[in-house]
Amino acid sequence: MDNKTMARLLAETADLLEIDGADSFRIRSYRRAADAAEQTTVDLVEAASDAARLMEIDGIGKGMAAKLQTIAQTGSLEQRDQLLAKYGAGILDLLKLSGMGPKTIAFLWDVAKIANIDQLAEAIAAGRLNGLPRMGAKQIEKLRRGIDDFRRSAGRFRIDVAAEEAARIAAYLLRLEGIDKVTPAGSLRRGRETVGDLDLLATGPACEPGHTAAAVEHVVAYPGIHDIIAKGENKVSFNLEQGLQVDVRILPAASCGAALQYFTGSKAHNVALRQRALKLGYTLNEWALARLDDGSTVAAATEEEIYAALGMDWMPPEMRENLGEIDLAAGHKLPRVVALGDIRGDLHMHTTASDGRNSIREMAEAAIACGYRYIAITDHSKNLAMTGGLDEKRVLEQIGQVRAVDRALHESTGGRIRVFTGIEVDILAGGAIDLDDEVLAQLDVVIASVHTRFEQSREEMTERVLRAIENPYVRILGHPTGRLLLHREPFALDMAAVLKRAAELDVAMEHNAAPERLDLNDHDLRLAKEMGCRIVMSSDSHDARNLGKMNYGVMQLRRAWLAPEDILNTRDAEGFLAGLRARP
Ligand code: DGT
Ligand code: CA
Ligand code: CA
Ligand code: ZN
Repeated sequence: MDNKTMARLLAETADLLEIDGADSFRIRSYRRAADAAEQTTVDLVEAASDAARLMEIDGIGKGMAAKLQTIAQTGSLEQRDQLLAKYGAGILDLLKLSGMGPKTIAFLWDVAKIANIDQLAEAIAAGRLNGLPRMGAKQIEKLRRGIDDFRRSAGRFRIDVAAEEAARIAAYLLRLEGIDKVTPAGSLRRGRETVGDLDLLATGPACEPGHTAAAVEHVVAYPGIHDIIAKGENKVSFNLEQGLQVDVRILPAASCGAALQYFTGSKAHNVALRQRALKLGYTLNEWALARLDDGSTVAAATEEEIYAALGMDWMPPEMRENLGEIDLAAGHKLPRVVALGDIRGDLHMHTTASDGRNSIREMAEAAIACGYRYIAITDHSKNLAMTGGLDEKRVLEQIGQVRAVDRALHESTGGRIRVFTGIEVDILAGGAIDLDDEVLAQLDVVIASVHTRFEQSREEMTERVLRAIENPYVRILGHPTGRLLLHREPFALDMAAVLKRAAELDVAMEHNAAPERLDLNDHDLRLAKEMGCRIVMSSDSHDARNLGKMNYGVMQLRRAWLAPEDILNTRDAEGFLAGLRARP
């Protein structure tokens, strides 16, 4: 049990209470506690031994402190369990549909006893929602699309969620003496934006053939297991509570490299590699690269040896999708792809001026801790009123504040960091920018993003974005497809047309590295490079703690084979500014 899980249980309870029509005061207290649990740096399980300590946390009163203690002790909450028993666990899936909130769900339950996605889909197909209040044709169509999206992404998990689970399991496995190393393989190691299941490889003395019993027993005793799917001498598969499947393989050190290569995949890469091996007179499987004639092992202990024996250079896992990397590696012509350490600045972040959690100064200090040499403060603009977006007057005030922090830090840190002024402006439905040009002209970094009216047609949206980048002050197009992984599909857009025009205008394309976005995706990043676009990677942090989290974004850049010189913010501060679109 960790803080995040506790926060989720509280938030789900709030949603369920709202569906159930509980009084709003009670619902609010659960929501506040969920937010508090999400944000606090206090380890809640540890603090749960003392209610007074829990109550010191902002947003947690006496009642909620007791609830947290119950969760810490029992792993669940009676209110939640009762409501789930009443409505069924599938009711929580309904909340994941876009456009669906507790009020709509309560309504659907009241009028049609709909309590899960299948029942909703069935009711729509049978026309049973037609003519109901609040259920116009548009709303029904939206729900239908939401169901499609849900079903398409069901069973996959965001890469950061998978990586956190992998780290937790690895830490647990390493507690057994005899397990020395746990390495993630599969799509997680390749940096795919979503992960179907986790593949973990364990090695050490307790993993050698004939001696794996203790290791197997240790794996099956992992406290996060919901149910065990399979248990053998060198493999255990299980499901975690939220449905993520985990395959743990227990491997002898001698075939570690072969196993890592095999289970990293991708399948397409492996198939092509095996064909190459056959042509050279070898067989390749998860145990070894071996000679076809006498079966003797050629290479097995490391990936490097295996690739070398096949006449190839080792390549980063992100490149292994059979998209031409095998020939490049055989010709010793692999590109040097960008790494996290190449990134020198972060150009998209929010502060308390709009919907961020930290001040300008706190963001800058966190950036120094990450080793960055420059950042830009880019709060939302006035069209996003619910985020507290800045109007022209507040932008001008903030410019002064940013410059003051820049000067102060310049002196106190000996020029360690530069803080650029900036804004993330809204692209309005017709393509206009929501702030005046005179104000934009005074900012270093102007990111323009679509945050509303995602349902426009492909023609409308393409026109809208093209018009926005014609504004001479727009320097970066933010999260260009608007997608939220497993939650909201990208909006319809003629990407090739946008990239072509952006390249002509010197507008940089953002790779938004927030793990729920990863936007542009790997495919479009590759296209962006081919079309000659400049690219900037940013964290889009709303919290100083997220500034360092660009590793999943870096993996997408590497999946697109991008080199450091393809990314503007691998340059120093002057080089970065010079690489942005020139001011009119
Ligand atoms: P996922 O789990 O859907 O996100 O994607 P992966 O790539 O992790 O796929 P998974 O978990 O089914 O298999 C892990 C790796 O094991 C895969 O990338 C390559 C290898 N592998 C699995 N099945 C086969 C197979 O039938 N042939 C070959 N050559 N490799 C396989
Ligand atoms: Ca997998
Ligand atoms: Ca697997
Ligand atoms: Zn945005």
